[in-house]
Amino acid sequence: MSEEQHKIPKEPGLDHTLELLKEGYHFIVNRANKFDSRVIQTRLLGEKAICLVGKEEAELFYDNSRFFRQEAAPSRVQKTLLGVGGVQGLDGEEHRHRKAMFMAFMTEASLEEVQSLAKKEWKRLLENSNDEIKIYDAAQIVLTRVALRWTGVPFKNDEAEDWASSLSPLFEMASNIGPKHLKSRWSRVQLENKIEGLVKKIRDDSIRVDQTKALYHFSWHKDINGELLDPHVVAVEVLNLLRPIVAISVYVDLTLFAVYEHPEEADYARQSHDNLQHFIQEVRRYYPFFPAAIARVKKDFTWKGYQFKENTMTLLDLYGTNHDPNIWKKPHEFNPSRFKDWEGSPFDFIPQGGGEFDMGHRCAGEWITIDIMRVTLDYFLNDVEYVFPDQKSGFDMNDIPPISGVTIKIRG
Ligand code: HEM
Ligand code: MYR
Repeated sequence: MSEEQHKIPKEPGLDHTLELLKEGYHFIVNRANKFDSRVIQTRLLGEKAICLVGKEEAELFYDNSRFFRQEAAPSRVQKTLLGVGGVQGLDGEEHRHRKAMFMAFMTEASLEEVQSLAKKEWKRLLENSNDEIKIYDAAQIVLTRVALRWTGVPFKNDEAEDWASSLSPLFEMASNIGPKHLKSRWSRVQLENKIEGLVKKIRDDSIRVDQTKALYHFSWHKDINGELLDPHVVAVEVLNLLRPIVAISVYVDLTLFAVYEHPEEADYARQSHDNLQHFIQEVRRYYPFFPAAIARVKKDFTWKGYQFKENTMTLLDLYGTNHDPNIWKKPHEFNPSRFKDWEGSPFDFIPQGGGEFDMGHRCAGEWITIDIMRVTLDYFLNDVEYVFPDQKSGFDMNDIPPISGVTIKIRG
C-alpha cells in the first residue's frame, strides 16, 4: 500500500537569506509554526532548502543511507568556519576512518588532561588580571592556551594572543557577509599556511613536537589507501581542534551569563557534581549557538509522505529541536534540574549535532566541551570571589554566535 503523499509546505519567493539574518535562531521555527509542519521548504543562498525540526526529524537527518555531506556546506562556510577537505565533508568509509583519527583523542586520559589544563590556565589568568574581567575575552586567552597545549602546537608565551585573534574570526564571523567575512577568510589562509609549515617540518624532522599529541599524530595519519594526508588537509583538521576549543569561549560567556541571570539556579549547581553537570547541559540546551547542521539528499525518497529530491540541501534546526515543546516541558524556562530525568537520547538534545560519534557527524568535541564548561563553572562557583557589576550584558537572537559580554569584578 502506498503512503499518502503530502506536499512539503513551501515559502514563496526567490530567496530568504536576508530573513535568515534578521530572524536568526528563530528562522526555521517561525516557518514550522506558520505552516504547522516539522518539514518546510524555503530558499537560502540562491538554493532550495528543506528545513527539519524535531526528534524524529533528527533521526531521519542522521540516516547515512538518505543524506550525504560532500560539498553540503555552503562555500562561504567552508572558506571560513570549516575549511576544505576536512572530516565534515566526508562520507562512508572515508568519513569513518578520518573520524576515528579524531575520536582516538577523546579518551578518558585525554579528557582529564584537557580539564586540568583548563583549571591551570584559569588560575594563571586570574592571578595576573585586573579586577574587572570580561568573561568572553578572558576565556579566549585561556582556551587558546589550552587548545595549543592539548594539540601539541608549539608556541611561546607571548604568542597566545596572536593565535587567539586569528582563531576567533573563524567562528565569530562565519555567519557574516561583507568585510567581516573577508577577515574570517584571511585568518583561515594565514592559519592554514602556518600549520601546513609545521606539518612539513614534522615530516622532514626539522622540528620536534610532542609525539603523544594530535598535531604529531595527524601529521603521520594514513588515509584508507595507506597514504599520508595532504599537508593542507592536516592543517584543516588541526584547525578542526583548535578553532572549536577556542569557540568554547562562547559557551563560557553564556555559562557565566546564566549564573548572572539565574542566581538561584547557580545555587542549585553548587550543591553537587551532578548538579553542575545539569547546569552545563541546560546552558547548552537553552542558549543558541550552532544554528543548524547541513546535509544533502542522497537519492529521491519519501518520508511520512513528504518527497525529498536528490541533492536538495537539508538543514536540521538544532536550536529549534532543543526547544521543541514535544520533547521539553516549558522549553523557554532555564531549568537545570530537568536534566535529572533526561533519558539520554542521541536525537532530542542536539546542541552539537545528533546521532552517533563514530559512524555519523555528531561533534567530535562534545565531551571536551562539556568537561571544559563544567570545570570552568566549578571554578567560578567555588573558587573565585566576585560580584557582577552593573552591566548591560545580553545578545539578540540574530547574533550568530551569541556573545553576552558578561563582566565580573573580582573581590580582593
Ligand atoms: C562537528 C557544534 C566544539 C570538533 C560539529 C557539529 C556541530 C558542532 C553542530 C556538526 C554536526 C553535524 O554536522 O551533524 C559544536 C559546538 C561546540 C563544538 C557548538 C562548542 C564550542 C567542538 C570541539 C571540538 C569539535 C571542542 C574538538 C576539540 C568537531 C569536529 C566535527 C564537529 C571534528 C566534525 C564531525 C564530523 O563531521 O564527523 N560540532 N562543536 N567541536 N565538531 Fe564540534
Ligand atoms: C566550531 O567552531 O565548530 C564550533 C562552533 C562554531 C559556531 C559558529 C556559528 C556560525 C555558523 C554559521 C553557519 C552554520 C551553518 C548553518
